[in-house]
Amino acid sequence: PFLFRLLTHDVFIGGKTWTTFIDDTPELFKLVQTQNRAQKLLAYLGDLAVNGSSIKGQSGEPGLKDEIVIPTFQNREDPNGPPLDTSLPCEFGWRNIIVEKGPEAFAKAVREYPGTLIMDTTWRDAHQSLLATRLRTIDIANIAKETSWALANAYSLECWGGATFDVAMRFLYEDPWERLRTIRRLVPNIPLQALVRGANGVGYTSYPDNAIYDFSKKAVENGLDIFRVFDSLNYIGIFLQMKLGIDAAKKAGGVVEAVVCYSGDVAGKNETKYTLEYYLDFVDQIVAEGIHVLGVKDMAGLLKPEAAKLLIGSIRAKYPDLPIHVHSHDTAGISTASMIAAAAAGADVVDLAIDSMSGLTSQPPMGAVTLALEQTGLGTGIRYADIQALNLYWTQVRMLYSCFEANVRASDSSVFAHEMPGGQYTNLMFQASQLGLGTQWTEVKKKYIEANELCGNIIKVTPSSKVVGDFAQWMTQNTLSKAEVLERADQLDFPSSVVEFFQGYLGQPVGGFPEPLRSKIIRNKPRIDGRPGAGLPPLDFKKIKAELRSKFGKHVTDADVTSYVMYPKVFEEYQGFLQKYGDLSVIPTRYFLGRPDVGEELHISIEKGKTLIIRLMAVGPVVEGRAQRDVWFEVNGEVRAVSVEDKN
Ligand code: 3PY
Ligand code: ZN
Repeated sequence: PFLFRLLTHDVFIGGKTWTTFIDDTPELFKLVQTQNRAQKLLAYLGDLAVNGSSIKGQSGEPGLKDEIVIPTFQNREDPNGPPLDTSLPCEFGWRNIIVEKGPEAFAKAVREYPGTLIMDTTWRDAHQSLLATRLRTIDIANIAKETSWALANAYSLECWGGATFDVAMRFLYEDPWERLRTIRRLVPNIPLQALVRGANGVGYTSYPDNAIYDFSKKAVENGLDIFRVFDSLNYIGIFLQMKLGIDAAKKAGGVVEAVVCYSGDVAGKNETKYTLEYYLDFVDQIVAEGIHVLGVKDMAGLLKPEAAKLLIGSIRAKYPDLPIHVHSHDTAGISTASMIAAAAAGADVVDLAIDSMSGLTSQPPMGAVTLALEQTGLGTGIRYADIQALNLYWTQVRMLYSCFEANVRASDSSVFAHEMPGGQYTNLMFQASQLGLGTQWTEVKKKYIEANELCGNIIKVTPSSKVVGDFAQWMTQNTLSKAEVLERADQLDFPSSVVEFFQGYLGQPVGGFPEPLRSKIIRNKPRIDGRPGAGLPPLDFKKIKAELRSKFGKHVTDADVTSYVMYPKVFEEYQGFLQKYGDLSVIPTRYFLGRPDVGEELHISIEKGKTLIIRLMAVGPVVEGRAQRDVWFEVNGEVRAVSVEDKN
């Protein structure tokens, strides 16, 4: 039909030149684009119909097949009046201070706030810790404007960084930058926050300095306000590993929330390494870098209430004007109490997640903690009714993504011994359960403790936690005890991440590397005793962009260059997926993950004002001699077929 329309178009018949024709009749080319897009979409849906979802980590079908109901919110003046109008985003919030007066004024205002502020982690850490980071942009966007009203008094929404950056491209085939821009557009009033791994950016390795500066600049340009910067070994040292991330965030114009990662038990009688003295000394070093906010990041959920009182109280006494932001996980079930204790001891901000996305390896629940804080006179300014409304939405989303649940069912105080970060806990537990042995998980946890001891009892958070995790899994698979590893270290074939850690590629751990184990593991490989990224030559972004454009096309942007720099292989695979299936980020999640039924009608809006009504008509038999099937669809009344490889 396109060719017919083209040939019979009066401009074409009139004999105008081809190029003018293109310029003057964009609607025809839009039509081709839409048809191409629809065909690619069918290729994806056809594959789903034949093979089921190929999204890694998915087990079974989404737990919700219905369209998600968007809740209404209580009228501000009259609780019984018509619901709040959320058709436009709220314009007032803490971000106004950042925009109008800058990060210093923001920090000062946060410190002066009489209650406790909250950061909502639902859009980042909560789903990273519960649902393998698989939350898609569309499910954030669909509740974003409502959130701008409900959480207007929040210090921030954590929505970017950590594992979301690579998982977006690697498993969800989405552009992480587009996610940030979308959220920014829909939430103009609440500061947006990202977790950044210092010199490791949002990756697992070291990058040249200019890559970190470039990443931070792009993040602010695309809508980010607050950088939570940490180093996975708390390494600031003489070579200033953490300074790089801090400096990059500052130069980009962001709010710098520099972090002390919490390990051990600061109030424990037997703690000899991660003591109060250690933390206060480390805080002194970070504060000397000129930060806006201090973050205390308890990535595993080890901070008990008394420890929170001691640590936060001591930092508060030493730095009366410094805003303190506390983060924890509820793996053992203690973090609700700890956040309340932290607030009482002088923390300005605590991290919470919407109830249905909270607890266990995630953050403590927003409903309970905000209500409890209100009774202590440290209210958060977040309404109970609004939390209930948001929770109605997230209860459905949690069901929708049930196919990514790690199935952590209960609290686990063994975390005080192994100290696994929340996100890693679910990940390793899932992997262990896949091996099918009932005791496998207990064994991995035991080996994790031993692997940590072998590394010298290090701070464990991405990427250093990955080293300990790889080490533990390798010890489990090879049935090696700690004593055997020590004894045979010069002959064993260690995982590459472990060797690289001992070489010094992540920086220097607190207290240094254990010897003679280090020498036995790295043998004659290079040994880095300073900041690992320091010697890396700067990248030429223009050159990289030109190369990527010649490979993938003109659509490659400067932000894409940054994605490539962080994750070259993942970015290339993502581009390959886009070429094959187009941009699928607009498809509702139940269609993106769920196998369509014959006869089922899918309504998919592929762009503004353009909805495709697609019905799966039939899945054909295997084509003789080839592992192919034809899949038949009806698209807006027209029959179309796609040929799909049968991978079974
Ligand atoms: C990450 O780096 O992704 C983390 O969540 C660390 O806690
Ligand atoms: Zn966390």
